[in-house]
Amino acid sequence: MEIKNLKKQAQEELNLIGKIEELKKFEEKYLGKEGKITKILRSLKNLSDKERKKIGKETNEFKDYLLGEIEKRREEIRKREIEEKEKEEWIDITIPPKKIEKGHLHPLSLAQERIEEIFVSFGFSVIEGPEIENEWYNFDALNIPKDHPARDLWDTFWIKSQKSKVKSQKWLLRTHTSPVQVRYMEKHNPPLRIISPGRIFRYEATDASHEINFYQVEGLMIDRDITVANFYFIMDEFFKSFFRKETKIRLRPSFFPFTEPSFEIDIVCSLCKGKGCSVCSKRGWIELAGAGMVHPNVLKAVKIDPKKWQGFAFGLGLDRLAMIKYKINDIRLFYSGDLRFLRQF
Ligand code: FA5
Repeated sequence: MEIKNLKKQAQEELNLIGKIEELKKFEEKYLGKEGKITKILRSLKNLSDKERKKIGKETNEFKDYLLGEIEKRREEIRKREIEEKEKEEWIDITIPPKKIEKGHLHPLSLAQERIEEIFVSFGFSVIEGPEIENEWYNFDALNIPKDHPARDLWDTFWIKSQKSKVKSQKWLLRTHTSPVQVRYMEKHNPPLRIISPGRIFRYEATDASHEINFYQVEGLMIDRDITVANFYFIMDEFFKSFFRKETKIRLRPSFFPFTEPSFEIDIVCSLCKGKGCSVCSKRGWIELAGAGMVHPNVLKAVKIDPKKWQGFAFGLGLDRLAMIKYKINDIRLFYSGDLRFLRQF
C-alpha cells in the first residue's frame, strides 16, 4: 500500500478512537514489532538505493507524524476522562449533611447520677450489691423470719432448684436493695455511711406508678447517737438539692421488720400539685421511700452492738423520684424503649 493511502487509513481509524486501550492497540498495529510501518522500514533493504531513499524518507516522516497524532489523541482522551470524572464526582457542599444520631443517658441514669452526686457530697460512699440474692440476705438477716406474714410485703420471683452453697438458702431476684446493707455491715465496722442504687424485682401487677422491675437507692448511716432528727435533716437536704426547690414531704408512720420506728416518706404529687391524679392514685401524695431507725436485731445479726451504735436506713424509689423531677405520668415509659419519649432528655 502506498504511504499516502496508509496515512489516510490511519487517520480515519484514529478519528474513531475514544479509549486509551484502543489507542494502545492502534499504536501496536502501526508501530509495534509487527506493525505496518515497522514492516515497511524492515523491507527497505530489498529496494534500490533511489527507492530506499525516497520511501525511507516518506515512511520516517509518516512515523513521526503518527507518533505526534497518537500523543495528541492520548492527551485528548485523558482530558475528557478527567472532565467526566469531575462531573460524576461533583459534590454540592451546600446540601445539609445527614444528621448523626447521638446517644445519651437514660432519664433513670441521669436521676441516679444526680442522687449519687448529692449523697457523696454528704460523705456517703456508693456501694453495689448483687441482683440475684439468697433468702438469708433478702429476708432472714433483715429480721423477716421464714413463714412470717411480713414476707408477703414483697412478692418474690424465686429462682428454681438453686440452693445457695452458703447456709443452704433458696435463690431469688432481690425484692429490695436492703440486703446490701447487711452485706456491707458484715464486712465493715461502724461508723458507716453508704448508699446503694440498683435494680430490684417484684412479682406484682403494674400500673402508672408500679413496675415489676424498678430501681431503688438504699441508704444507711450508722454512728453513735444518731436520731430521727438526723435522718429528717439529711432527707430534707437531699430533696431540696435533687428537686432544686423547696419540696413538701411528710413522714408517715409505717412498718418494716428491719426498722423501728418505721416511716414512709411521701412527697406532694408534682403532676397534679396535690389535687389527685392517676399517678398518685387520687391521693395528692406519692410514696417515695420506706425508712426508719435500724432494728437492733439487724445490727445483732451482723455482730454490731446496738447499745453502742444506732442509725437509720431508707429505700428510695428511684423511678418515682425521676417521675416527679421530669413530670412523667407513667413509670412504664422508662422501660418502653420508645425513642419519642427518650429523645426528650
Ligand atoms: C422497701 O422496699 C424497703 N426495703 C425500704 C426500706 C429500706 C425501709 C430501709 C426501711 C429501711 P417499699 O416496698 O415500701 O420498701 O419500697 C420502697 C420504695 O420503692 C417505695 O416507697 C416506692 O417509692 C418504691 N416502689 C415500691 N414498689 C414499687 C413498684 N412496684 N414500682 C416502682 N416503685 C416502687
